[in-house]
Amino acid sequence: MPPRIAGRDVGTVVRRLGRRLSPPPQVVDWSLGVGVAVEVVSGLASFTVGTPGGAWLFWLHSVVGLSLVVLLGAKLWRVRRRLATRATWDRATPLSILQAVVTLAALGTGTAWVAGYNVQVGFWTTLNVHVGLGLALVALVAVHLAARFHSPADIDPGRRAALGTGAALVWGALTWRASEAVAGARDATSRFTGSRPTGELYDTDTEGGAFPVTSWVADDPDPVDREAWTLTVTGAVDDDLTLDLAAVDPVSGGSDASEGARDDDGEAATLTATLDCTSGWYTVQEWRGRQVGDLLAAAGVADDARYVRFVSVTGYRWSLPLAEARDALLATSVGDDRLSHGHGGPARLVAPGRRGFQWVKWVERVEVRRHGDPAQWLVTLLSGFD
Ligand SMILES: Nc1nc2c(c(=O)[nH]1)N[C@H]1C(S)=C(S)[C@@H](COP(=O)(O)O)O[C@H]1N2
Ligand SMILES: [Mo]
Repeated sequence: MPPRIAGRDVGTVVRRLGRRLSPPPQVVDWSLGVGVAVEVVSGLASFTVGTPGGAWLFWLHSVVGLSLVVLLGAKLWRVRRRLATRATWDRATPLSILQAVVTLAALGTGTAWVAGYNVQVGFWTTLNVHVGLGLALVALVAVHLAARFHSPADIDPGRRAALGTGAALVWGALTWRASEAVAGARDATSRFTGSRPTGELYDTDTEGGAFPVTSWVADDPDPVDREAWTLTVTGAVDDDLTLDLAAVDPVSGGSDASEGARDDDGEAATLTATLDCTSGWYTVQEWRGRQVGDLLAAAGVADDARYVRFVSVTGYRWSLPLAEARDALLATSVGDDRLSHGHGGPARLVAPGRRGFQWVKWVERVEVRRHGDPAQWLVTLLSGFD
């Protein structure tokens, strides 16, 4: 005889409890939809967060993400019979199953990453895989909605709805803390961005310094000729400047580094800053080069200028607000080494508090501008493709 509780068999008790506690179907479905939307938006937005003030976005992403486990569980429980019987499948069912699998995989990889695990797949960290799955989910949800959309009008915002979604969020918060505790116990330290020290993830014996050489998407230029290279400072300035390497790197930029070429207003600047890549690694390095504010002062900035755009030999580019740009560095060396080709030599942008993809490598032009540059988002994705 199967085990019994209060005279009923366990299966019946669990089913009753499930029915009692689970929020109404429309609430589950809409919470799932809203939850996934929150995840996609907060996940993408988190790519731009590099200062602790934005840490809440990562918390939100973790808690809402883990609360989806409960909602997805409730949903799968509800449709279990329909899924188990092939005769009740319709055209959209296989895609729905795929969607559930991708959602669980996205949740699993995200949680594994937070808990300090990484299964490297070629260049891809588990965090990269998580992002890839999340983006795939966007497409799947769109298809799913087209097939199964039902209006939110029939949602009954009652007590059971509030309790159910509240419980899911509490579960999300608890399991998030638990996965962080696992990371702590395993000594897998991470920044608030979720990024981990390079040494934990990679063989640190990488080119020109103990951190990997990475491209955002497809940039892979030929090495830049250091003798022929010039830096142009242009746009909303009094005088366009064209500088050779010796002028940008007053200490080691000359063809003969021992000369220590130094021009009148050119002081070498050093900056300790954290390069934090959205692939999930970070490294703290001492960068040396020329302060951007120094270059801008030499060119003379127009009164109504508001942004500074840094443009790579590949066309890749990023803009910073003027004040922030002044504090940034055009680095020509890192640690004790001249900046290698892979790391963006002869000169790369070092933008403290910004994420790695914004640290433009192989900079050849600095443009002072009156407007921001929304197209930069697209350009960073497309540059490097011929
Ligand atoms: N021109 C250019 N700059 C770039 C990139 C790129 O693809 N092209 N990748 C960015 C990304 S995603 C990161 S994380 C850093 C990596 O710098 P590193 O290769 O020195 O580690 O450079 C950034 N600068
Ligand atoms: Mo990156």
